[in-house]
Amino acid sequence: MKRIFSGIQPSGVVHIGNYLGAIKQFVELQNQDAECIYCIVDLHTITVPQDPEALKKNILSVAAIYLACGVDPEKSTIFVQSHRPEVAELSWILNCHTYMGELERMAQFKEKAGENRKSVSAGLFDYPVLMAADILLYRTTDVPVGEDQKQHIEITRDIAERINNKYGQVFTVPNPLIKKETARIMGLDDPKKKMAKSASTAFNYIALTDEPDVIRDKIKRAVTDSGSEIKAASDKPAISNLLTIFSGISGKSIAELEQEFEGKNYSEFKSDLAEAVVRFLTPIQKKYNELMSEPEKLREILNAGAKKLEPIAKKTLIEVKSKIGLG
Ligand code: ATP
Ligand code: LTN
Repeated sequence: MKRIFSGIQPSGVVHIGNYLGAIKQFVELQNQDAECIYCIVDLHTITVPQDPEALKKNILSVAAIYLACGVDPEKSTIFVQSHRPEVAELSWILNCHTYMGELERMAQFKEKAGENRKSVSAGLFDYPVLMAADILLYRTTDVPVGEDQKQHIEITRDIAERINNKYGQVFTVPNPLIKKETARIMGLDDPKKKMAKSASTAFNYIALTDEPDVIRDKIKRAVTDSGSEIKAASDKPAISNLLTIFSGISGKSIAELEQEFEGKNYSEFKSDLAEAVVRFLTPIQKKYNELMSEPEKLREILNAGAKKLEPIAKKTLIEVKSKIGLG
């Protein structure tokens, strides 16, 4: 049986790129023959400075987003990364089997550290090893993520294979699950860069919690391409991105949408897209607000999730430690 594991950082708003690249797959997978574990990766989030009160709230907020989007705690296990401390111990063991040179090649680190390599945390550099520990601790077979995380799954595979080769079969080697069409949703303000929580302006993204009028305004202001046709093409990155979003939330194919908007202008297309996004997000936001008004219920679900995972986490750690000669 497949074991699915993925995570989202409680680092601020969750946006429609996170939904289309990751959460939508989370929901689809739980309805297939697979055991699904979805994590709120708070230990990853503290690799950059956080306000403690905001972090606490954001952890519950991601839990509410998971549930509001359709992750069902009866079918999937939802938990907070730091509630299962075995991951930190495994992370140390993996660190000792990971090369500095491998981590230096990571695109996310290079992008996030930029010119400040000397003053970012060691945790930011080590981020992919903690992610590998998440995946390997729970004996994951498949990892649904957006395109930006592909390199981190490749390094996870390399570390797992290295340890398996050296000490004998210890780890399951995981596969990435990346949905081609929605693997990389681009920023509304710049279709050359990915939509990101950490973007410098909120006009980059549509948050799942944005009010209807904010959504309408953001889509109205979204960058477009030259020409006037509503068509997906390599020389039309902005319209292609808006079509991908439209298709992802409506279930209509890009070809159907191109046909539907034939002869219409950008402004008509954008206003229909905005209404479709509002229609899609309204029930999610209603559910989200209800869930956020009952934080105790969310905490119960998260605590039960962490408890359920204790045996798997402990078992993997005992096996790994024994294989490598610890204890
Ligand atoms: P940050 O801006 O801090 O890098 P983020 O927006 O990438 O944050 P994460 O919590 O790191 O958010 O990502 C959660 C999941 O969403 C991951 O699987 C990631 O690959 C996916 N994802 C993030 N951005 C996009 C995007 N623009 N398009 C598709 N998937 C995305
Ligand atoms: N690094 C991922 C979040 C993450 C993750 C994981 C994803 C942490 N641990 C394990 C899949 C599997 C990100 O989206 N930035």
